Amino acid sequence: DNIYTAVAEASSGFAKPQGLIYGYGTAGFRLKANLLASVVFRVGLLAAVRSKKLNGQTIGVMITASHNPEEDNGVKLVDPQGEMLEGSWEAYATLLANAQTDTELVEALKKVVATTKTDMGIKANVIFAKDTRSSGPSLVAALQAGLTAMSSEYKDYEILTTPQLHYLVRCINTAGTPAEYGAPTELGYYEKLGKAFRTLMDGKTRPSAVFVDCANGVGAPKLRNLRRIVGEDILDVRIINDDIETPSKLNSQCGADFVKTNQKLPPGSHIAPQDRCASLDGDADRVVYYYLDQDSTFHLLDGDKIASLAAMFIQDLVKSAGLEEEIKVGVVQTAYANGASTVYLQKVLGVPVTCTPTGVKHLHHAAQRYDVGVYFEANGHGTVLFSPTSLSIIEAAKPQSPAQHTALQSLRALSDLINQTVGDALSDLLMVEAILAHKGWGPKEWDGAYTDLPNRLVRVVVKDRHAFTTTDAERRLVSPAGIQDRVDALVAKYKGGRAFVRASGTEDAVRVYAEAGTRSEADELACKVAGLLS
Ligand code: 16G
Ligand code: ZN
Repeated sequence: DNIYTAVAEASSGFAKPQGLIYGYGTAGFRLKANLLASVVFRVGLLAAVRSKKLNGQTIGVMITASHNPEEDNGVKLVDPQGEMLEGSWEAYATLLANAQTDTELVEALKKVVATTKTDMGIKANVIFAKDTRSSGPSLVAALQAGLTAMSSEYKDYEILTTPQLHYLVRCINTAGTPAEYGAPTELGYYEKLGKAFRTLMDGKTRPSAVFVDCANGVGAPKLRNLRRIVGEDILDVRIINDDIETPSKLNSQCGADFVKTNQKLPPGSHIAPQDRCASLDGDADRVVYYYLDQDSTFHLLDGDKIASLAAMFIQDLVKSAGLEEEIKVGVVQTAYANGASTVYLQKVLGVPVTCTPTGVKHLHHAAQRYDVGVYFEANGHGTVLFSPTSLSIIEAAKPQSPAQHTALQSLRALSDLINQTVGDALSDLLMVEAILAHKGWGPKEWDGAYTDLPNRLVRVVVKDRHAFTTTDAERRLVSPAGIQDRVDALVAKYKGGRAFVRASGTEDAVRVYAEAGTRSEADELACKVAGLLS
């Protein structure tokens, strides 16, 4: 009961604004930073309860708004193995966030404790970090107040990328067990990736420079650290958009979301045809590549291209290692995946493809059902998961030839190089660099695997986006009644056409995606479908 008194007292310093309704969505809580203090305080309470419920295992809290503007911020919870918060607990986060008064908050907290049958006598352990946003420190203060009220142990890791925090949570919870994931420090993260990358690059010459746009965010200092630990003798990274001292520059006219949405170079890029370029987002969990061809035409190598490259390479390694009977590679995509990538994966590579709703948690869970599950959203968020069984098969395999030996060694190194907890731009970047070095490919050869179908994404503001509900991994509308039939009728008029409508999980709008045989047909189809909505 002391705890509840402490919570009520501390909460008075972080009053909930009147009239706002918060929701823990696909990206946790995310909105204007000046509306978040009460939410972050309460996330501190929930993180402590979650840790107690899981016997004092360490829970992570990340303060970031990813690719959103500097004025925004957000907060999300990380579960013990470095995954996203278990789905059923999102409702508890929302419940706490929306309690209006201190008394209501204590009531809500008691309800969560009772519903989850949590033993409040267990000591809670929480770690947290933030991105480079100027609102970060004051939100951290709110979080610390919540954790202190709960008498939770905590450790502040200060500024990190989101995937680094996920990594640390897993390291801490697996320390001293056979599943130990790595040293629970930022340096340990770089050393793990660096060692794996060096193994993969053994005998390869240093690739040409890769130009990395860091969105003027946390990726910049962290990529610099990574470059130092990996070694510039095998990794030539040129960092651009690395100004983290000017807040307004974050994600502005640069970064993965800008490049993917606008399908063009960040202004101010000075690159030559065939240079490899990549853009990270504001918390470095997304990466997209791109290049200019001889005519200076821009070509995007998005999450679908990365997934296809990874699936192709891993499938080849598994075959060379003589393990194709035991280890099956699969790919997980969303409805936004370019149709040409799906055809390439299924028909050319012969790998199974699953489609899930948007949001990392859906893709991650689906990927866990494969021996090796490659998952990427088209926007560049993704990773590759090796199941525990396939890891032990790879570990135990006895090579019968030098080729098998090399393939097994590469598979082991890849499983260390690729962040197993969540999509990680820095880890994905090294993976792509290593694969291209193995193939001796430039961006053009990589791009040659398949040609993207022309596509168009349109954002439509509607009266009530919640009226738009979907089925079949968001590919078909259930409500409002009648619209899907009209979408179908429009799509049928375009050869190779495809379109779907879904409510955004992060903005008050509905999104329309369309693909067709030509650029103008894709634009026209998207426009006509959008016309059905308002
Ligand atoms: C969130 C998701 C991202 C997804 C995006 C879709 C996570 C960590 N992030 O940012 O994966 O692509 O939402 O946004 O799951 P939308 O619902 O507005 O289209
Ligand atoms: Zn992000």
